[in-house]
Amino acid sequence: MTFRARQFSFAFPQPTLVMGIVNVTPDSFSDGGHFLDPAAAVAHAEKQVEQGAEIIDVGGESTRPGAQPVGEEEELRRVMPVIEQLAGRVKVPTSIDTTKPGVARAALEAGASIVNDVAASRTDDAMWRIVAQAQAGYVCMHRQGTPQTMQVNPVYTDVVAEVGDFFVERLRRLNKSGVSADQVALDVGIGFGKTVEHNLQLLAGLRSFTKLERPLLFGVSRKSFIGKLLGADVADRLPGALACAGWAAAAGVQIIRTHDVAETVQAVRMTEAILARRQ
Ligand code: 7PJ
Repeated sequence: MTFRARQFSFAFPQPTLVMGIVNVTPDSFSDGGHFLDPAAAVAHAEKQVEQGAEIIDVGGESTRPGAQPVGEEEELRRVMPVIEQLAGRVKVPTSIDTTKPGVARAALEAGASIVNDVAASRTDDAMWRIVAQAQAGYVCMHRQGTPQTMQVNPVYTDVVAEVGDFFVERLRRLNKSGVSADQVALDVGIGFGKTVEHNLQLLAGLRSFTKLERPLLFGVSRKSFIGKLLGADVADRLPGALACAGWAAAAGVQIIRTHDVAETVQAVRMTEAILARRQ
């Protein structure tokens, strides 16, 4: 199984990749405001690469529940200096975490290789045409609702089956818009229109998505369901997230998105060392 993202190509299975998060936002729930200065964001990304990050995910719009949308101009102003500088300074692919086709296009032109789309449930294909034209990688994430409404009352009959159906249907649509399956990674979208129970069921059911034969990407870093389950504040959720990362790696997830790169690399390397000896 191959994941292609412009000049990059990953052949899976391989050791789990860690994707480092760089939020260039004033209001992200855990690192909002830390990396608004492009130089600070780039330095943070470089440190993550040293710690073992193999993809850097740059985002300029917070998608936490209840977050207010950001205009395209403002989002571009935040992310473009970071994307531009990273292109010359890190060897790993850069991913743009955006729901806006215009931001995706500008980021790809400036050297990004992957579009991380938390609004992959979109109805028009402008985003996919841009991904197709650039031959970029695409993260297709499941979400029920929008950040403004998604946590109000998420409802599923069978969350694992419904997310699986969504992936199958999206792979078809993406293909129609010129994005081939080998450009796509799938993400169940932990916390995006899901209760604690839904998130846990998705974690428990991760292995079922491997039958789609696409790399699975997965992000739980510091998310509120860990806090709700365990009563941990946002700064104290790393142990819970590492347990999920190890579990996910054992279940066949290939890419883990995290704020805490060094710790996550250690967790997944440990898990893999055990898996390699499983009888
Ligand atoms: C995710 C994301 C995720 C992907 C965010 C946060 C909220 N992209 N962007 N998957 N989460 N693909 O970092 O907690 O889970 S923003």
